[in-house]
Amino acid sequence: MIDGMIDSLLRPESTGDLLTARFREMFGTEMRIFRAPGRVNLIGEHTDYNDGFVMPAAIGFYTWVAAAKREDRVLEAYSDRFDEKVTFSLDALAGPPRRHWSDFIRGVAATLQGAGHSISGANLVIHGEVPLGAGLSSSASLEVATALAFTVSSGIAVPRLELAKLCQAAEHEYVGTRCGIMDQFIASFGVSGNALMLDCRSLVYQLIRVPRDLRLAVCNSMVRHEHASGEYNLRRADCEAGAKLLAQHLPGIHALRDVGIADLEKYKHALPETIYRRCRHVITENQRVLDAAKALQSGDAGGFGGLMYASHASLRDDYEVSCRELDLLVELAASRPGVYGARMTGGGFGGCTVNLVREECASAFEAEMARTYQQATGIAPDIYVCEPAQGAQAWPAERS
Ligand code: GAF
Repeated sequence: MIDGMIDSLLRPESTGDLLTARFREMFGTEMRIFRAPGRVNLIGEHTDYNDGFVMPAAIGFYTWVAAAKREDRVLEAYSDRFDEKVTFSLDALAGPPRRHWSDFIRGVAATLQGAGHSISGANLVIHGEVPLGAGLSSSASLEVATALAFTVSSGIAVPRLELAKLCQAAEHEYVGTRCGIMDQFIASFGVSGNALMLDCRSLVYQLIRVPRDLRLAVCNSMVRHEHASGEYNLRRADCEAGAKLLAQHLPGIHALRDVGIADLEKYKHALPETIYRRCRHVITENQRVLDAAKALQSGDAGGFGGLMYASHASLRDDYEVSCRELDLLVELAASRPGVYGARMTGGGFGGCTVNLVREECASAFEAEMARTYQQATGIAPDIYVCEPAQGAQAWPAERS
């Protein structure tokens, strides 16, 4: 007891402690705390929904959810980011997306129930640290943290992989984005110090250590991608149309994952020009992920970086999901000392770039990128120098 008191006097208040206090003040009961991280994708963009390969890493920005079971069938959730509380009945969760943060909560609860998991009513307090609309996967971190909170507080155990898939389904049905599995997967399975290469068809993954002397510097263009889900769904539809047209010549292919670049070139004539370029991005990007994994494993940061630049060019020119500000951030980064590679990360249409930077150059990189980007655009960027972080977990807050 004395030790605990001394400890808490010496230790600055952590997010978990603050959330505990908030929850007690709001609901007057004990609770458990869960958190799931945002992510940065090192390479493999818009490949996940084509059964392809991705290589994200979790980053140390979390969505935190404090939760306690209720005896009735009501969900009450307070978000401190929006300073707003919502209330739902577990028996009336259906309905279209409302373009509101609570779509994620409603969607996760509904999808869990739809899969046959009987969750209990709950009180939640949510604290989000992942920047919104920045392409760092604040959505998946909220979904996964909420799913953990619902299941554990209901006393049911759902395997992580199933949770990740249910969170993805919630986003399709209750948010309206037909996303792939990457974000929910890395939020669930990220391991600190490592990037994760995922085969989005088999869902087999491999952890790849990021050398300690490298940093993942994330530059936020401050252009928010919030209205991008329509464009995102259109890109996905283009890929599906491309796979369908190619299947007329290549029987047995199910997704662009199954198509090689030689076959794409051979049947180029069968595709409208835009669809051809969308397919070319996905097919070359899958190969880049495989090559990047080899480069990282063999300590070839330069080789890895070259693939990042090539990925960015392909997203800019073939997939058309970049924007002027992201292109500028990549150009500015390319001339900085200690930078191996740079590219846009996440869905695009704004958001962030990811830069592979030597640790000793990271502070100068941060300062110079901020200065030159602001000079060129008038916008002050946020820059986060990250190392790969841990995936979703319960936070050990239940000290007396
Ligand atoms: C978003 C989606 F949610 C992911 O599934 C992925 O497609 C990504 O955009 C692009 O690679 O983050």
